[in-house]
Amino acid sequence: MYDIELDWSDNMKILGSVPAKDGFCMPGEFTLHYGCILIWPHRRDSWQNGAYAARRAFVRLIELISMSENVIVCARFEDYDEARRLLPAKVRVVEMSSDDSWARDVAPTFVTDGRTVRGIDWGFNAWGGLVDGLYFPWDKDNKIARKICDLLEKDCYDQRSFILEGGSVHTDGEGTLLTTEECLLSDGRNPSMTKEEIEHKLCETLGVKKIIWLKRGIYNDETNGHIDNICAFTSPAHVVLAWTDDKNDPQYEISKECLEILESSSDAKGRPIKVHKLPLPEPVYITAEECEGLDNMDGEPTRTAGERLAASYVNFYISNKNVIVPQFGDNNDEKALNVLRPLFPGREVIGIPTRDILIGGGNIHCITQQIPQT
Ligand code: KQY
Repeated sequence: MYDIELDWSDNMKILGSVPAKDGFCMPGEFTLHYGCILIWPHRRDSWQNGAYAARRAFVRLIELISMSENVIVCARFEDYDEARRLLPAKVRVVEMSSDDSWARDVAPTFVTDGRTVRGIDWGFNAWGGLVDGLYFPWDKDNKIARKICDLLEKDCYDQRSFILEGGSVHTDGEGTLLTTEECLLSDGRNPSMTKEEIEHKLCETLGVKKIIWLKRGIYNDETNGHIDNICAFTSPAHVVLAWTDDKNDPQYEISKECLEILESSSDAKGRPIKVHKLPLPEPVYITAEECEGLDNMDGEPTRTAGERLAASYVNFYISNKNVIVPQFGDNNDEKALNVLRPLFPGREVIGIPTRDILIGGGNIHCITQQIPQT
């Protein structure tokens, strides 16, 4: 089929160079944002009951982010009126096609040289393509990054030959990147590249000098263990790590292995990494009733009752004013907020219920993508 690609526009240039060579790097999420991008949920095999419950959670999140950032919400034609009606007037709603609603993974990753912001358009194949991807097709999602660059009038680096999702990398903005081997070395992403070649690609695109490789992400995380669900920078040289003391939980060995790696690592500037353990909630399982609210995909259920969901408080969003943290109705909800509060002086740490987002397979960080101020 003849496919017209958006490869030119008066609003942006498609760049064949690489960000690091141009003096650009990905800033830490804790630095000042111009705004945030989200995609209105609609996919009925991802979000239960026609996505209505998830939409309530999105609205609450967007209300909080829009207190201190410009928020842009992409909505399909069919959903535009509803999104416009339910969202605060100051939120910009734009009509855009999408396959699902994970802005972290399909919107551009933004880089800056301190004066100008540019986007990176990675290849997207729904977390593993035909090997172990989560839906097919994904062509609408794969076009979102450059449409957003066009909309925001940001020049765009063409990196579509490299498969990467924004949720699989975290940076400190000072040369250090965190990721997992489980995800970046998975068979469904860039199987022809060696670990060294992938490191080189991350350095030249995200402007980092040091990569800290954790082995695995959260137990049963269907993204092949995205970093943003298990470990995140809260400031340079400080990370939070999802943690359990329960030795019978398969998550225990995974988190312990991450801890050992982090505690024996230093960052790009030679500082030791200080690890703050962020407790996990008790394991969260999807119920039969919740499963009934999900449509089948290609005739098959997407989830089965009793399946463990990849619940983690690490999947928060750092907005200019607040840190917005998933809550699961668990005893550890408040404890998690209290671990985070001293790590974010100057920001209010706020929890919001996100079980309806978790059922889709991710959480707050996965549905947001920040745009740096400069
Ligand atoms: O966590 C994410 N970044 C995306 C999750 C995708 C789940 C699709 N069901």
